[in-house]
Amino acid sequence: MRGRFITLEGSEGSGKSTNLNYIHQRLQQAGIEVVLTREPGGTPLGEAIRTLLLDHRQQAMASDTELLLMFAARAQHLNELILPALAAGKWVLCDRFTDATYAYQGAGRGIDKERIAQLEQWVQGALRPDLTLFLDLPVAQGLARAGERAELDRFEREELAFFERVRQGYLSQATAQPQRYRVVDAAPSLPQVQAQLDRILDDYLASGIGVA
Ligand code: Z5A
Repeated sequence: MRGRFITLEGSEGSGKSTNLNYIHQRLQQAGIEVVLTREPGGTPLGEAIRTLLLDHRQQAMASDTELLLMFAARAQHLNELILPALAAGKWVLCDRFTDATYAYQGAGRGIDKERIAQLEQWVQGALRPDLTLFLDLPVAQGLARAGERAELDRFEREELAFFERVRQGYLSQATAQPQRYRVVDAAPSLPQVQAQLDRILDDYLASGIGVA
């Protein structure tokens, strides 16, 4: 039986890294073997592409180049890590996946959704996440949290309106795919956010949804 594929998404400063480790621990405590990974990245080649994508000196990068690099890293990630792990019955917990492409390159940069869907079909075939957790936060609150970082990457230097479009992009996807998406209110304190995650994960583990 193939493992389950769980993705974590979030708007800027929503606490993704903090909560990813929490979710990982919760799943491990439930006796599940989990491979923790991230996008863009997850493989040596993918991490090299990530460095290019986040480099704030790459200001001339065209939106189509950005989109294709995301899917180039994803193709390697699927072949080298995600598909073999799922086939071996392991669960994969991935920090961002193609929903981020629809949100950032689609809603954020304005690339046509159909074009992204074609690449999704080409690179992933039928594979989609079984469960996607979206940490949602008003943009101003997220930027205030993220702004405490030492150096901002190429995405983090975008203007407020870009992050508003990204957030709305995620919320539209969540509305369109309620069977897969769970929206978590990331605005309250960390224990309150993690209490919501506990409820979602308990329900999910009890339901058996997503087992192929
Ligand atoms: N990208 C894309 O464009 N297209 C794609 O297809 C993919 C990605 C896959 C890198 O992603 C960039 O790639 C990303 C989108 C693009 N660009 N951006 N921006 P990333 O996921 O690696 O980068 P990130 O978005 O910056 O994620 P992050 O490092 O996980 O950041 P975070 O969500 O801000 O999480 P955090 O570091 O855990 O939390 C931020 C701060 O808030 C930190 O000080 C925490 O202690 C604090 N925090 C967390 N939770 C709380 C609560 N509840 N209360 C108060 N403070 C809190």
